[in-house]
Amino acid sequence: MTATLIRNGRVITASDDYTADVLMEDGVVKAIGTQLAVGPDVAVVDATGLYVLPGGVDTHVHMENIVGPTVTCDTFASGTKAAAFGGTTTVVDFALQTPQDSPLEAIARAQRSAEPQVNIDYSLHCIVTRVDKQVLADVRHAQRHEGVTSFKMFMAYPGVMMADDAAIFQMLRQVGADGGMVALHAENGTVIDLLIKEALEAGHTAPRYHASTRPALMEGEATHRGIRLAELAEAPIYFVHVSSNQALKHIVQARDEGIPVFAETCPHYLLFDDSVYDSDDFNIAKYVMTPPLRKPDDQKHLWRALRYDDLQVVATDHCPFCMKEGHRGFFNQKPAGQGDFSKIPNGAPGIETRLVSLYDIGVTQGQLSLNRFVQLTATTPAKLFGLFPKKGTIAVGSDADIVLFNPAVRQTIHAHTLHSHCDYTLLEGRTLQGRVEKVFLRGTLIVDGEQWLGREGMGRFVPRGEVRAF
Ligand code: DUC
Ligand code: ZN
Ligand code: ZN
Repeated sequence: MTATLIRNGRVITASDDYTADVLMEDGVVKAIGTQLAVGPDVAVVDATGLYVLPGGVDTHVHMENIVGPTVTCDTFASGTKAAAFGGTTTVVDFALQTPQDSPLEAIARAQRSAEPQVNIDYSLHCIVTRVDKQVLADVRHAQRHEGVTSFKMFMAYPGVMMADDAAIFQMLRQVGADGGMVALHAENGTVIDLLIKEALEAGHTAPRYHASTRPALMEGEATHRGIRLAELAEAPIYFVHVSSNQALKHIVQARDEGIPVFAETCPHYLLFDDSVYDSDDFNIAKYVMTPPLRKPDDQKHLWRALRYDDLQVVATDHCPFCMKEGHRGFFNQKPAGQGDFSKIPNGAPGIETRLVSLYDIGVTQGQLSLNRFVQLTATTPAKLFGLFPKKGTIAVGSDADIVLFNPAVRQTIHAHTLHSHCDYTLLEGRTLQGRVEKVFLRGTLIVDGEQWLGREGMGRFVPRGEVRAF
């Protein structure tokens, strides 16, 4: 038996806020109470003055993801270590179905890479790029027997990842009926590709044109289309990386109509706006993510939606590419797009700063309650993607994935002190309120201040169940 008692912390879940002791034993929460008596063999950690939070659940990350000629620069090892230092104990990454293979092969391949490396628990969404009878059978098998119950599809990137409306509809119908979730990247891919071609023909090659060729209106159009497909399929749907009010207004309306529509936004859409693109400098490539950053007015609507549950999740879309070619041996990174913005790999890092940045701009600045903060970063993602109540809360019987968070200290963020392989952070030099002090994964202390106590391969694949949307 291994047991640890967290003494006298302020336990925050999506619904509760109280001071208590939490006893972790054999990987799960064994008891919660006041002044719990324990024997001498139980380690005791004093959490006075600290928040005791459920380990973060980040349901949108990309480790070792192959994107065209390149790959995201975090391995499963580095990315999950960075996640842990940021207070996240479960991630859901992606298994990409290539033109040659089936969803089942894609899942097995991603698991083979992840298993020896992961420092925290993980699962996979399968990206489905092609739909036929066999693919649908494999998807059903994945849901019933492999614990993979969510599937990402793209309305963007024609000829690469884009699926047509009929394919998305077929997936929604089957996956929804089987209790799973389709997660949709909603942008009108063919119109965007035309705009990109026209921009390049006009000599507009700088990174700033990434933003102007992916208008919010085309995110809104695709979101509306996705909702109507889900409505027809009578299935739930989840929109990844919602960035604009153009998208949000369709989500709000659909939810008001009683359609089971769910959505996430990401910290970068809350922290930055499109004024960063007012330059021809290549340095702007660090803000080349998809969708691009939007207007301050969009941010206002994102915050409103987070408060009133029209957005249910804050995930990172951690999709890191280096600004320096060759950094840590990674090539074809951001500089690949020098002279042609469409070749800049799309994505930005953020896995380690999700909790602290949302705490700083959300909780301390009065936009979110502490309960809502936990709900958005742990509980609801766990529910929507079939991980709850094993993950996403602090309750007797749940995995003892626990973060001790110090709300009283400030920290200044620098890329060189983070644990991602990425050579930059969007938050460079920014001082934020709050710090992750200790992280327990299934009862084992893996982060203690700046000290790393985890081990590659100690993370486990978590087979997921049905969506719990209500
Ligand atoms: N979509 C994502 O979810 N991540 C990175 C790039 C993209 O288009
Ligand atoms: Zn996407
Ligand atoms: Zn992504």
